[in-house]
Amino acid sequence: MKEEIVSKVLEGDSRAIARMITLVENHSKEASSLMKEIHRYTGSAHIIGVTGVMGSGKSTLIAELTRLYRKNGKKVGIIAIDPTSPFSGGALLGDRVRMTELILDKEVFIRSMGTRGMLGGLAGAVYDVVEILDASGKDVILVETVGVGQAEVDIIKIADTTVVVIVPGLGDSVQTMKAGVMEIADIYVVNKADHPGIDQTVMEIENLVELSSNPNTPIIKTIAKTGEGVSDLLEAISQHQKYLETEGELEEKRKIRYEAELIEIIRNHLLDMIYDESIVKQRIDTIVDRILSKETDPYTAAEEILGRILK
Ligand SMILES: Nc1nc2c(ncn2[C@@H]2O[C@H](COP(=O)(O)OP(=O)(O)OP(=O)(O)O)[C@@H](O)[C@H]2O)c(=O)[nH]1
Ligand SMILES: [Mg+2]
Repeated sequence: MKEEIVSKVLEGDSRAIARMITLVENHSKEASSLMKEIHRYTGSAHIIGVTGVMGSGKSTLIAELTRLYRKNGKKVGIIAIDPTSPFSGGALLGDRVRMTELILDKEVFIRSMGTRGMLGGLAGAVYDVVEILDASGKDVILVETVGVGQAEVDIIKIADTTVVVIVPGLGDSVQTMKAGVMEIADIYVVNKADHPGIDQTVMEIENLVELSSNPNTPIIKTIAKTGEGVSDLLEAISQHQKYLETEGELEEKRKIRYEAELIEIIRNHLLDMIYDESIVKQRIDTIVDRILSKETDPYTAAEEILGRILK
């Protein structure tokens, strides 16, 4: 049973991949033993993070990139993380007509994940899904996230190559992005190049890039809707991949990911232990009541709970 799922996943069987992801997302008992089995088969996929403001064209770009990768015979995994739709977990990107063709392609696996509550462990599940898709033989894994630096998914900790998508005409969007984004992008895409203000936006980014610690970061203009410029983006991604491989940086990137994943797994274990402990032995709301009535305080209560499970 376990062997069957694993071997099917390794063969790239979409149904087995979907099933394993569901087990992982549901924190099923089997999940961690399956995850243990597949790790040794991972490491050959190139993981590309695509991030940017809502509606900047990330999904459209990903669809176009995927089309090109498929033309080159590459197998593609797509993970769309949508923090604005908490109920979309497991759903496909069904509303995107242009995605339909990709959905029907057996060598393309698309998964949409919604952010969940505190215990949903989405961040952990994203690392797992990346591993699963990698083990399944995908050559490229595209991970879409809205915005950057969100607590749930720190895309640069997952991706080998991070693409930041910017659109013209959002006024001070470039300025707002300045603080957090300048240091994370390996490649900039200025999408919606058919919109007015494109040159202004490209110039602003050029100026910011020159001042950043990475003045050679490429800036690519695209019109994702028509596919224009997307082959340039693909080229920039392969250049970055080559750079990572020749400079030994890939290993550094992977170390960052595994460290983040490890901490995530430990955190989830601890949270599970805390919840098991407090729910079985002393209901969490009783503790909360005691905090409310000033009988105790949150810090003391937290220390008490941790003391009990770590002893
Ligand atoms: N004019 C123009 N429209 C575009 C371009 N690229 C995407 N769009 C449109 O912009 C809208 C948003 O595109 P999406 O690909 O869904 O953008 P997104 O960044 O994935 O959006 P969220 O996932 O909701 O954050 C859609 O209506 C696209 O058709 C482009 O280059 N030019
Ligand atoms: Mg999208």
